[in-house]
Amino acid sequence: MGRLIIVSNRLPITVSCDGDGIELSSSSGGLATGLGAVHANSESLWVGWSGLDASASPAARRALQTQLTSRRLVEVPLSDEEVSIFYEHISNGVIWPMFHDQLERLPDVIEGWETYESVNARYADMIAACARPGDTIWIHDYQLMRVPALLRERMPDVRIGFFLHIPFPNPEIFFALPRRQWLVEGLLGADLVGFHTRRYRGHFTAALRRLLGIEMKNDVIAYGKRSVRLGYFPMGVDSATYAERAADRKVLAESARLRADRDVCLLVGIDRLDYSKGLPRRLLAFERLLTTHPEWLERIRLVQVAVPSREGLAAYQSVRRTVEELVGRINGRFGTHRWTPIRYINRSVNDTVLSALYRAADVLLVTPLRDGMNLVAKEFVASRVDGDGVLVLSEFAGAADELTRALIVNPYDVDGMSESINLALTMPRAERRERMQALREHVTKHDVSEWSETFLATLVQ
Ligand code: ADQ
Repeated sequence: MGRLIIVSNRLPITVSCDGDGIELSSSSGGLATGLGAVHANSESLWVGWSGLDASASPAARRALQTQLTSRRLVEVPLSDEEVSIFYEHISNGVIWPMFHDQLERLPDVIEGWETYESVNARYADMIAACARPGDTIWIHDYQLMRVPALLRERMPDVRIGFFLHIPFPNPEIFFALPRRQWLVEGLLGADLVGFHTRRYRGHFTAALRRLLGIEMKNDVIAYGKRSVRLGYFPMGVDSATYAERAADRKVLAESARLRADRDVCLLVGIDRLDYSKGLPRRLLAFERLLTTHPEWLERIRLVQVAVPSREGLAAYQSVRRTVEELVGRINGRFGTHRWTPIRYINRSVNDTVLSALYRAADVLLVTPLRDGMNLVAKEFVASRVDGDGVLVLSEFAGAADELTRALIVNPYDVDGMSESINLALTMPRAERRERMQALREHVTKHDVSEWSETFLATLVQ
């Protein structure tokens, strides 16, 4: 039995560099935590970029190498120019908005596909240099969509799986992408291509039909001399760890502090500050609620945590400004000397605070305009060991296909969202508990290990 080689744009670590010294900490994003357990419990290797600045000193690089090796991590070094073109411009400036249905955010002229290809080829070279016969390769996400085909050229017989963490758009949208066929052919180098939901797989098969005239039969397509399996694997969270943490003494103390004012209901939002997460309309819905239901004045508070993301891109600076203006306006308009409606936190919070927020919330708001899955919704459910709390969830998050007992909302409908928030706040206790019970059964059963095990079992079958 060969080893597993996990491949993602970033390694699951954050590197801080101090002169010639180096410090590594584990990243806490969805992908990193999701695959962390698989990596920890096997002889796997993990290939990706460390995030270390290209200008770091040779001594710092050597120190990094030693630490990476001890964690079975393999670095693909990227120059500043490559990061700027491959990562920021093409991956985050073109593929991300397009795959989240935001066509109007595409630049007028798209340049840099050659760099996307050459960086993907560098990943393929690195994998080929590490892999032994019999190894299984699992490649992740939209930055590396050409890697399966490039690796197939180098290693025709190796077993390759690919998982897309973001949505695959409707072909009506996808077809606007200048390099659409080339990207799809990149994915078809894999033996198994996985999506979060059946719908995204449906979009992909519709694109295949129109581009290449291929039909899927029994989850498989014939592509040249090979066959490629297409599956959907909704990603879960490490529900046991969230449940355990929710009962931790420090978390309970922090949660009690958040609930110190017993007469105030707590709404919580936790997001990366990204235009796909629907923050402006969520804030407008909250403002609308305060206007149409003045009985909530001084009786509710929204704690919105928005972790800074991709700050080099203008679109992200712009959504940040919009959010900050809305928070300022709403707080100025409704706040009193003893009450501030929105508490806005523009940074990442640690695990204790995150769990305390999940635990303390009366209502969690997850209202993306489009989201591959959304792990925050599932982390919240996993944390509610008390069986209480209401999840308000966008119908355009992948999670909505599974979490059907949440209060499902249309994130473009500000009035409707505000009424749903009111419904969540006034929901009878018995209904809250019955809904949460159903959500918890699902999230506990379908956790992240089930996700990785099912994907890998399908890949080797
Ligand atoms: P993301 O867009 O990053 O992931 P999400 O699934 O919500 O979105 O995962 C975010 C992770 O970061 C969660 O684990 C959350 O706890 C953490 N996080 C978010 N804000 C935080 C904050 N302020 N402080 C601390 N931690 C914070 C992409 C896709 C998703 C898909 C995942 C996994 O866009 O649709 O669900 O990958 O496939």
